Amino acid sequence: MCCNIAVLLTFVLSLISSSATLQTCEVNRIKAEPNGCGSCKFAEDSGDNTNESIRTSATTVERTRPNVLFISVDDMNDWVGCLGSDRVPTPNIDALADRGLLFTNAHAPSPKCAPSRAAILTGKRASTTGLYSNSHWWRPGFPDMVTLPHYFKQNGYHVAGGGKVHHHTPGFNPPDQWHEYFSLIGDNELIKDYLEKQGDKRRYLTDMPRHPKGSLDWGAMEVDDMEMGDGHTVEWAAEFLSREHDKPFFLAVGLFQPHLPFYAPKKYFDQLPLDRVTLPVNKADDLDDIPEGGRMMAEDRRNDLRMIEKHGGLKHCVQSYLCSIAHADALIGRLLEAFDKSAYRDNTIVVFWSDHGYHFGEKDHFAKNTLWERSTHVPFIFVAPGKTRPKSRCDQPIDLTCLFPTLTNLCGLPIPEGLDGFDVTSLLHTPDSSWEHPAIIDFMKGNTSVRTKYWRYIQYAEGERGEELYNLRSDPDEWYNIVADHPTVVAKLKRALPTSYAATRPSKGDYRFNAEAYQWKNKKTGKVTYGGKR
Ligand SMILES: [Ca+2]
Ligand SMILES: [Ca+2]
Repeated sequence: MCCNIAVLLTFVLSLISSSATLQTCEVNRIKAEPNGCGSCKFAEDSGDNTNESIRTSATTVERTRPNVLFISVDDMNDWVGCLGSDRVPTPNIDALADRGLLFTNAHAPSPKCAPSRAAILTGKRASTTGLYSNSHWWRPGFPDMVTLPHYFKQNGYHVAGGGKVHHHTPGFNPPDQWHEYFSLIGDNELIKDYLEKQGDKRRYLTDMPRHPKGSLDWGAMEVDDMEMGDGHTVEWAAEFLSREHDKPFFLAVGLFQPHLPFYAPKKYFDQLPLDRVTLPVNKADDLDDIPEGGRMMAEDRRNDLRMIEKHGGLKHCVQSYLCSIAHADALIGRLLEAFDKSAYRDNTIVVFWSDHGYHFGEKDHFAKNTLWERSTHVPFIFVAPGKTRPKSRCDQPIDLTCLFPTLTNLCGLPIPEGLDGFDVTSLLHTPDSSWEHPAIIDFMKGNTSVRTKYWRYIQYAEGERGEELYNLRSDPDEWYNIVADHPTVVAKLKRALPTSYAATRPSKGDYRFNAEAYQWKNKKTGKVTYGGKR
């Protein structure tokens, strides 16, 4: 386990005042008791459940349990209005934030799709599982692992998903996670047809000399919001919400926007012309005080950044990303419209999150895969009827491994043993209550970022490739590495680091994946892992 309880409690006690107390719900999480927070409306509804009694058939699960609407976006950084950005209007995300609690200091557990989503959906950090990158499937190494949707499925909920919830490439989304699933529809075919219809022989919208992974492309299409892949996902989700359900549901709606390729309907480009787009600052000497480990991460996709800059496309690239955010925002509006018309509006917990942030030249870096604020800071909204208050804000540091324990607690299900994430139920109703845990962000083995309210400490290769410390209050862009100046702060923050790092899991190449049977065969041992049936 990456951060054992004893180490965390030591960290806690070293940072808090003597009068501060542990949150009731955290203590209950540690004990893995059902109905952890005695004041939780939903927990009270659930009665005195034991693990055995909760694991019941669909017909006996109380219909009073709340539903969960679990909305995610892909690669959306903090350029949303409710987090103070004026780059592009996001009225629907902002309105959702106004319905409940906006976490202003929320972070991805890892700055890349697969490891972030694996940590969120398993509730265990990469340093615990060894799932550090996109290159390993989570299931073959953990055939008995019960993910968040699977856990709700085992506990009497009707569990449905659509779009991108687990990582989207084949082998990441075993059928047994869901009762029903609406598969992600990519936009590559749409763009191909769009160009063909115009008699355009190009495969891409930009004239870049290379399009790595077939996805480094961007631009406007004259299509309606709902014609793109995410539109179909939202249409499916709206239909789901219009149905009558005889038991509580867990509905995951995973939008692919604003992930590369940055395609979006043309109307958003008309609303955000290029002359209104500004590039983020890439401070000239910013990398001079960054150690080897940080410089290595910053170099990732440097060639792509140079290519984009050379061909004059960075501003257009940023514009297209912002338009993709606007498109995602509009789709979230459509989804919430359907939700508001549904019978479930008043008894459904709504969460909204992004799997990590994004750089557009800051620290001379493009895309994700770093342990700095640009890659880790994400929008995260929690609306829990009877728990969160409208227009509330919480600036305590949290990471998204909190979703598993918090949602299970709020729904009156026992919080499973062995999760790394912390239950944030106490912050939902009292956002300014004391909170002693930092956000923890792992990327590749041995590299971890610890984010508190004002500080960020980073360790690379367990210290062998350097350290960084930033004071976010005086240096929000993280330009000045002051690790040598604050040994006491560094010593405290280091206590939150993983006590050990799990070995990196075998790569995809070590298995043969059969998509039809949904099984992985280990090439060396012959062991077969089944992804099950829906
Ligand atoms: Ca992502
Ligand atoms: Ca610097």
